[in-house]
Amino acid sequence: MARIPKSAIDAHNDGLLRHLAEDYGRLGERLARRNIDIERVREQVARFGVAIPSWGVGTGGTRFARFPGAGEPRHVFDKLEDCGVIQQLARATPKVSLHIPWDKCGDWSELRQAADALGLSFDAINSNTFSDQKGQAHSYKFGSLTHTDAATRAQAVAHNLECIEIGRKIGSKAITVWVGDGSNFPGQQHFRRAFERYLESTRQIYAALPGDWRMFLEHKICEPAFYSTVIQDWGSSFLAASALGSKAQCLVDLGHHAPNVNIELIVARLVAAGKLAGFHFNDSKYGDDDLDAGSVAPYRLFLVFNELVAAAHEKVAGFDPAYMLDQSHNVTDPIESLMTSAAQVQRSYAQALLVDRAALDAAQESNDALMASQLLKAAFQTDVDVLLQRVRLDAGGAIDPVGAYRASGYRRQAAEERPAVQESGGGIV
Ligand SMILES: [Mn+2]
Repeated sequence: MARIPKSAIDAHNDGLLRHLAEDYGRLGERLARRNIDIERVREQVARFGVAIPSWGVGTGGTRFARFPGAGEPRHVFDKLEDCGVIQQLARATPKVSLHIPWDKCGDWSELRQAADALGLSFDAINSNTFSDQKGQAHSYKFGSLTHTDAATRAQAVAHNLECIEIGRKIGSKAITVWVGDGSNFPGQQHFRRAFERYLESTRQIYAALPGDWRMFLEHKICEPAFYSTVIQDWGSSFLAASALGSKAQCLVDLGHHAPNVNIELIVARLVAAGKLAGFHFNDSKYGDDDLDAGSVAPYRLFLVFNELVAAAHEKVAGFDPAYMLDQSHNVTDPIESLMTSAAQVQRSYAQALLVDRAALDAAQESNDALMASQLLKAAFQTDVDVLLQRVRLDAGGAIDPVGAYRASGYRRQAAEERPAVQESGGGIV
C-alpha cells in the first residue's frame, strides 16, 4: 500500500502556512518576554519521541465487546504501515514497541527492512504470559512467572527469553515484563512466596539480557487478578528491580494506579533511586481505562513531565526514561488517536520546558506555595500548539495531522486492501 504522497501533505500544509508563521512569531515574542528562547525549546521538542505500541493501531475493546473498524491491520506488516503513516504525519513517533506473540512473523530481517523503509525502528519488546497461546503445554490461568508449578514458570521464562532473542534481531534494547499474576480471593495466594517465585523467574530473564539491554518491570494495581497482583505497585516493582540489578527498572503505566494516587511523586522517587524505566502513557477517569493521553487529566501529564524536565535540568545521573503510548482505542480511528496522543505527550513536554526553574527553586526554598503553583500554571497554560505545528512542518510532517490524514483517504484505501479479520491482536497491557 502506498503511503500518503508527500505532495498531498504539502498541499494540505500550504493552506495553513501563513497563519503558522504569524502565530509562531507571536508565541516567540511572548516567550521572549519571559526570557525563553523559542528556538531552543523547538530544538528540544524536535528531538523528543514517544514509541507507538503495535497493538495500539488495532481497535481495542473491553471485556464486553470489541467493535472493529474498517481496514484493521491483519498482521505486523500492516501494523507497521499504520505506524509509518502516524510517523509520516505527526513526526513524534519514530519507534514501535512490539508484542510477542501477537507480532510474530516468519522473517525478522524482512520486518526490520520494512521498518527501515518507513523510517521506523523498534523500541522495547513486550512479552505476554497473561494469556495462553495456542498449543502451549501449561496454562497461565493461575499465573505465569509466579505460578506454583515449576514447569509453568519455566515455560513463562522461556517465552521471555524468546522475546529477548526476537528483540535482538530487530534492534530492541529492552524487554518490558508485565504479568497478570495475582489472586481473586483472600487467602488464595501466599503473598510472600508468590513474590519470591517472581524474583526466581525474573532472575533467569535478567541473566539472559544482552549487555546493553534493560529490563522494564511494569506494575499494575489490579486486573486481571482483582484481589491482589504480585507486582501491584511501584513499591513491589522497586523491590524486584533492586533485587535483580542495575539493568532492571520500574515502568510507570499511568493507568495502573489507584485513583488519585500522586503519580508525579512516584516518578520523582524512581528518578531519585535511578530506577525509572519509562512510561506507558494513557489517561483514565476511573481505573485502567486506557483512554487517550491527556484526554481527561492533561495537568497530571504536565506534572509528570515537570518532574522529568527537572531531572534532566538537574542532570540526574543515569536518567534515561523510555517513552511509550499504551492505549486502547475503542471508539476512534486508532491512527487519529495515536497521532493526537503523541502530540499531547509532546505538548506536555514542551510546556514543562517553559517552567522557570530558577524561580521555582526560589519559591520552594522560601516556602512561597502560591508562587510555586503559579509558576507551574504559567507554563501549563501556555498554548504551544503552533510550536508543535512548526516542529512537524520542519520534519516534513503535517501541520494538522488529523486533517491531512482524513483528506488522504488512507483508511478507505486500507479498508479495500485489508479484508476484515476475525482475530486481531489487541488488548490492554
Ligand atoms: Mn502498559
